[in-house]
Amino acid sequence: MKGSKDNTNSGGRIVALCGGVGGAKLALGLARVLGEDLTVIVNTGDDFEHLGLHISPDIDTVLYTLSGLANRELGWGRRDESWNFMKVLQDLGSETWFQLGDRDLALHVERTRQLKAGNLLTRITGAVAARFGISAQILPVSDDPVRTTVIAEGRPLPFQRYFVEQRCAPVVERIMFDGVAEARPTAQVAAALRDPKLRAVVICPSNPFLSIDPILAVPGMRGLIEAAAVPVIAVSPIIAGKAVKGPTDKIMAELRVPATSQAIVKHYGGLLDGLVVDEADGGDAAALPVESLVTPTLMKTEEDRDRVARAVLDLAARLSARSLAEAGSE
Ligand code: FO1
Repeated sequence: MKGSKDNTNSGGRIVALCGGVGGAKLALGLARVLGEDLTVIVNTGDDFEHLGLHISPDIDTVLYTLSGLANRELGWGRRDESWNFMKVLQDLGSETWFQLGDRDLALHVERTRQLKAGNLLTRITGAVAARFGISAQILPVSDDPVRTTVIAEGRPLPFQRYFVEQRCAPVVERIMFDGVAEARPTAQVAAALRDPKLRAVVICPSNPFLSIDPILAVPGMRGLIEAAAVPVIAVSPIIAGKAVKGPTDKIMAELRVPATSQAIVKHYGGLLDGLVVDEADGGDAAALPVESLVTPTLMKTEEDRDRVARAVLDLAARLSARSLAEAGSE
C-alpha cells in the first residue's frame, strides 16, 4: 500500500478478488455486510466451451452464492436441481463428465446466445446479477479470453479436464493462463479500483494458483491495485497446512510451496498489507511480514461468513488509520 487515503468513513467501496467455492463464501459475507458498496472481481480462467456452450464456472458460483441459489453440498451449480438433460445426454452417448443441471443449463444457453449476439461477458453477468437480485457489482476481470491450462506430467490439460474429469489427480508442474498477455482489465474493473470511495481490496480465500493468479496476471491489474493506495487484505486459504476444500494444498506440495501463511504472503509478492489467518495458524501470525488478524476462518454458517468479512474490514480499517496517522506525523 503506497501512501494512504482517508478511509475512516464507514461507507466506501470494497473490491474483492474471487474465484471458486471458498472465495464465494467470503464474497457472500462481504455482500451481506456491504450490499452495493461491494464489487467482486471474478476469475474467468476456468471458463471453457462444452457441448457448444460457453461455461463460466467461477462467475456462476458467485452469482448462485450471492443470490442464495447455490447448491451448498456440491459447492457448484444450483440447489433444487433436476438432471433430465444429463440423463438424455447419457442415452445419446454424449459427454457426461461435466454435470449440467436443468436449471443451470438455462444460464449457459442464454449466456452463449448473448455472447454469439456480440454482448460482452461483463454486461451479460451484470444483467444476470440484477435478475438474481444481487446488489453487489459482479465483474469478470476481463472480457478478453483467458484460459487456465495445467501442465501435468508433461501434458497440457485444459482446466476443467484437470479439475473435474481427472479430479485433480495429475501432478501439476506448471499453470499457464493462455491469452492473458493479450487480455486487459475491463473498464468497469479499472473504474472500481480507481473509485475515490475505495477503502480496501480483499483477496478471498480462493486457490491462489488457480483462481487468484489468473486475475492478477491480467496486465494492468497489479498496477491498478497498487495505485489504489488502499490496504490489500487476504484471507488465507490454508488452515493448519491443509486447504479447506479443493486442490490448493496438493498443488502447493507439487509446486514445492510450503502450505503456510508465510508462503501465502510471499506468493502474492509484496501486494499484501494484511492477512487474516485461522486460530490454528495463530502461532506464526506474529512473525509474518504483514499485519495479521487471527480468527476462526472456516466458513460453515452464515455467521461464520459475516464474522470473517467483518474481520477483514476491521483489519483494513486498522491499517488505514495507522497509515493516516503515519502520514500525519511525517
Ligand atoms: N465440478 C465438478 O467437480 N464436477 C462437475 O460436474 C461440475 C459441473 C459444473 C457445472 C457448472 C459449473 O458452474 C461448475 C461445475 N463444476 C463442477 C465446478 C467447477 O468445475 C469449479 O467450480 C470451478 O471451475 C473451480 O472453482
